[in-house]
Amino acid sequence: MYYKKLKEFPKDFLWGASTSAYQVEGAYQTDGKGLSVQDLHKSVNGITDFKVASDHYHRYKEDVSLMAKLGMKAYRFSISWSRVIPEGTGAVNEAGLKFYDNLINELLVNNIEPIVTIYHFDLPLKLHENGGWSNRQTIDAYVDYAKLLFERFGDRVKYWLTINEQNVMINHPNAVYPIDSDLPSKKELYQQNHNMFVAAAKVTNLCHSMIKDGKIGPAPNITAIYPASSKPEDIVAADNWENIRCWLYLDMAVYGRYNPFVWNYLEEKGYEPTIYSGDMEIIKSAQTDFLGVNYYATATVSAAKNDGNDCQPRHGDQQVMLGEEGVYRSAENPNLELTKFNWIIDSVGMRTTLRRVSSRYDLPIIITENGLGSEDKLTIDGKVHDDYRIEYFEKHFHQARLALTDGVNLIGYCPWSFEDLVSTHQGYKKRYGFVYINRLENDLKELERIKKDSFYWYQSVIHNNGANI
Ligand code: BGP
Repeated sequence: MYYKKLKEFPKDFLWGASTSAYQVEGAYQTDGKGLSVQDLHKSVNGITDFKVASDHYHRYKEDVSLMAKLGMKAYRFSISWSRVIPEGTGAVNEAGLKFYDNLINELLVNNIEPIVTIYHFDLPLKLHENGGWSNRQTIDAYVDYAKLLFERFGDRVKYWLTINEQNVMINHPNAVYPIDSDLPSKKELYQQNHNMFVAAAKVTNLCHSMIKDGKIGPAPNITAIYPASSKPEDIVAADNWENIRCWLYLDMAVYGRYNPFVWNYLEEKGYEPTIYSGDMEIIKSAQTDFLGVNYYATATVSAAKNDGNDCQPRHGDQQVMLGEEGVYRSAENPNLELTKFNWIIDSVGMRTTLRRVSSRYDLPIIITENGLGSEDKLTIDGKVHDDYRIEYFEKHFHQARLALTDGVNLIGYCPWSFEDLVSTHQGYKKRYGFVYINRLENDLKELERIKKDSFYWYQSVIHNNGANI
């Protein structure tokens, strides 16, 4: 659709940026923090672990002052569960709570709205050892943990995200799991998934009962799935994967029920979880206020061949397998470019994704992640010329504005990431930040903060409230 005039970004639009605790904080055993599953990462093949990361734990004041300079209206970060409850359940670590208390206060002094992810890939190790999300006690542990956060921070934090990318944890467990042995079976993963749905619903209700004006939503990784051709069989395959990958999660958060197509698929495959008495009532009772959407790339699929080869590695990346026997097969999209790390770049796909989410659920949306990972280089005069990132965001912001003009209730945009941090499985050389952190994969250097060219560019976008986008 062509428009005579594009809508303005709303005055209180939440221009922000994102990070997650284990990728940015470091201080993995400082001041009483317990270990999380991410702390099991070893430095292999020259790729760093998460022990020091960007040392945000010790440098948060400097980081928040940079956020203020950037003009950020919101900062989406996660709380490390094992920093505040070292074993995941039981004893509380006051020093850990103090860190977040200080961080939140520092943000508020600078007029930056905190958007807090309660759990972002870093399950406390003790809980993991006791069965992780397969164990129903983890639901109670998560509820107690959230209750603690709401008690301590609910007076100041109004935006909460329950679970980061639950759908990635289920569909690509090896992309986020540090332990590459003994991955759970699909059947077990869908039981974990169900338990997480119950946990998120309980915490959503708790947020509403404990926090005045509290708003809470999920943060799955959502994308439109394209059919490889106009062949009707390819359309069905795209629909299969879009339902399994995306709508299962948002249908649960918004409608409080299993997507009927996906439930049928789960039964057909023998993956259906056990639903305990009262679970669906709890899920149904939880009212999601807004949707966090992590968007990076669309995917294109064709009809499954059911020949034993429907599941293949993504662009040679063994960490992420795509396709499922008899359900869909991953396909190339000749219209789209790839990043140096082989991720698809598709800004228009973000508009399509936002429209689909909006027309299905009609709720406010915050883009909680979107960004470009690249091997940025520091020049000898101490600059980082990341013009490719500027170009990436110019296009994506423009598509966000088009989506807004289409009628999407987009209330915020938090690119990934505020500053460079450790990638989920590709180390420190894959940088996403507006702020360069002067360290290398295995040389911590000074960890000095350096504003990239994209920092200045984003600063002017925020200053003009996206008027020139
Ligand atoms: C999302 C995660 C983030 C982040 C991002 C970039 O899936 O929520 O934690 O890591 O992807 O991914 P990567 O670090 O693999 O490049």
